[in-house]
Amino acid sequence: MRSLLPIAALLISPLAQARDLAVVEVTSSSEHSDDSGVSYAPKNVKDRKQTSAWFEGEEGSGLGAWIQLDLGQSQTITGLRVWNGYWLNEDMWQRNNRVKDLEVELSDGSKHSFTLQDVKAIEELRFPKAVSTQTVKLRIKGIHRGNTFNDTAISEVQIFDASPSEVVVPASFTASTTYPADGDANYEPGNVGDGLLDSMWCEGSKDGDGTGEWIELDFGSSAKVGGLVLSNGNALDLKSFMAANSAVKGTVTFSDGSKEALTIKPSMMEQTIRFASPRTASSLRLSFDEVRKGKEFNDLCISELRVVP
Ligand SMILES: [Ca+2]
Ligand SMILES: [Ca+2]
Repeated sequence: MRSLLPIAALLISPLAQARDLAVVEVTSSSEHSDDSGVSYAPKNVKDRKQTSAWFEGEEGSGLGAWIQLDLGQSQTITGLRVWNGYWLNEDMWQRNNRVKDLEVELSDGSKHSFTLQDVKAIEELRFPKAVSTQTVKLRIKGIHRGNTFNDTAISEVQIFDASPSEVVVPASFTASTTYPADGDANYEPGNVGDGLLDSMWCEGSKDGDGTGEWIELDFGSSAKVGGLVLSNGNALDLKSFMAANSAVKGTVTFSDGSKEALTIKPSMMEQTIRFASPRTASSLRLSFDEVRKGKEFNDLCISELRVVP
């Protein structure tokens, strides 16, 4: 499934209960020059895509290089999520450097040091207590060396506050079947909850087109559920979207056994689908009754699926 791209298992943690804050500007000490039209600009860490990255443009491995995210106003933040290295695919992640020692500097000049693991998984960094800041500067202080290139990359960053989420955050995700991981990515159901448009769940039935498959979100406790915010298919770009199957009709089954039929737009644009009857539930299962066929892969994918009150 070559045009589907990388992912990590979603970490479920207290940070997931917080809000991913908007960033108004991203700047950096340097950036790697474009390569055959591929940009390595700092804004790539805030485009909701793991397949685009900021690369430092220094001589050597980039020690001392930094990237700064500006929240536009002072906010109380509790932690970060970092997609460390170049997540284009497994091979490029291995070839390029990853950050090992990261220094996070805040508006007041305070500094926090973190050691990042050398694994292709979402890295969660938490401050000892909530801190107020307008800017978050990430400085490379040490690296895990790539096997080919001596350039260091960060693919995506999320900054979290401590406020209750505006969305219902599932404690777990399960699915009827899952497409096996390949050299590009994994296709686990948790990918629908990571906020990124190019990480997705894909069903893994041998011959089916996704009809009859389902994905289930378990909230761990009762929650008010009023609708879904859904990014259908592979939402990386139009070409990827057209390549794989996307959903057209579905049925939601709530934890109390009640059901609602849904019409889903076969569009890569994020869509909000309100339930006819909002209710309280501890889980919901979305089963797919009809799909639109892709041009290249006969597999149904869903990139994002959030529940809203
Ligand atoms: Ca990115
Ligand atoms: Ca996703």
